[in-house]
Amino acid sequence: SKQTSSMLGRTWSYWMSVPLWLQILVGMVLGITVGVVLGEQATVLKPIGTLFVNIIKMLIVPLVFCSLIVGVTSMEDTAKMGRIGFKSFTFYLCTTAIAISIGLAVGYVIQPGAGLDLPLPSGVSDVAKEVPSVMQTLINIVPTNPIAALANGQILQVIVFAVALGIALVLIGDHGKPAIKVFESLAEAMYKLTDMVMKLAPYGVFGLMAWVAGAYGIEMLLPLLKVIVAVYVGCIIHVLGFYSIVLSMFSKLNPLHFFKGISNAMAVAFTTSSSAGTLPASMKCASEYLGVNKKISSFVLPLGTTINMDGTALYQGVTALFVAQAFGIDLTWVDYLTIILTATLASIGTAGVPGAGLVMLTLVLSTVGLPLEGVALIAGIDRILDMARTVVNVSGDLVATTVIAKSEDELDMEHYNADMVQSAVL
Ligand code: DAS
Repeated sequence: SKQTSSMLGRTWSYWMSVPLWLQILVGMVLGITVGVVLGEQATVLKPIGTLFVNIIKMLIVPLVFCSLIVGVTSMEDTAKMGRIGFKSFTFYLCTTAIAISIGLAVGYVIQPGAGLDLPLPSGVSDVAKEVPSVMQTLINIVPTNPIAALANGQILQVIVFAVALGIALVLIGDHGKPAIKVFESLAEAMYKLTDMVMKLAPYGVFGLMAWVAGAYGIEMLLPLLKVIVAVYVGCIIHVLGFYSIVLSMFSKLNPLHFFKGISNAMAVAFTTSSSAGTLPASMKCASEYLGVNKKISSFVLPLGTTINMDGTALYQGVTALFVAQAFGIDLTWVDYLTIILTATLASIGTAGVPGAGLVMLTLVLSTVGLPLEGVALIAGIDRILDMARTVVNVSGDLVATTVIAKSEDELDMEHYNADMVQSAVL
């Protein structure tokens, strides 16, 4: 038995050395297998999944609150950068809103969750919600009592208050520093806690997948495959379609040169799934291959890495629709607007590290009252989606940098048109 325990020990330490995304994938595959083999009986495993979903819920409010305040206060430099800061910020927010809209449109056309018909978890109702008027919706996003908003998990209200508080903290200068420090430290702790919770994801995903596969059999794989297709199609439309239009219309630039110039950064983004990790490669692409003046790129790119997440937003549009369809919940057009607004604002607080978008998805889902079990469904395939959305995140930062450089007359046109990357790569 000593041998058995040492073997178990070795298996465990081997398991712990497997990267998290692969562990989650294994959890998903095992869950589906168990579910298909045991059928209805696999439902007993569901509580493991529910526990995981509850732990994620625990994170949302403090995570969003602290990381948004830190996100906003870190833009102090943006204000200092004046015109360029303003341009970047507006550009980033607009392109992000368009990205989610594309995600929603693709999700609407492909209908990845249609026909799955998952039963609604308790606490979520599908009685047609009364559609509040636009006016009411707009009025409601301001919390009359921020503490109540935090306590009741009114995410949109929490976001509004966090942004306002962040701006005020920046405006009071030195007086704001101690509070900012506190929020920075809390945000850091929340990131750590998120890390710890994500380590549990393989087991939570296992439990939920066993339940879903137990109830629906192997057919539930098709919807997940459709999610992957939808996200990739959306990403391709956004990058090749939308960005090309932006480059040629706003800046009269040939998009082909652009995409050639950023191909290295795209490759790094795809393989690392981290826009923060790709920053050095993007910097190099911008100045060496595109001819962007470093003065511009050294400000616009790091800012984009922290606040601009077009791919993540697009993915949240697709997956939110998937979850709604999977659980048979009808969304009103106010819900659509809310998703666009939340995902745009949430992108400011999303870190450029692998898997961050999945955590933020919980926020988007909870604002419109969609079941968080959906997060666990997506978690199994999240890495595949993460690779695509990170490429879009990074490309978006580089488009902004190029367009802004052009408008500031800081783009070396000869350099841009010379296709430097060719000689650099070959
Ligand atoms: N992977 C992320 C990035 O670095 C964000 C995300 O998870 O969506 O861009």
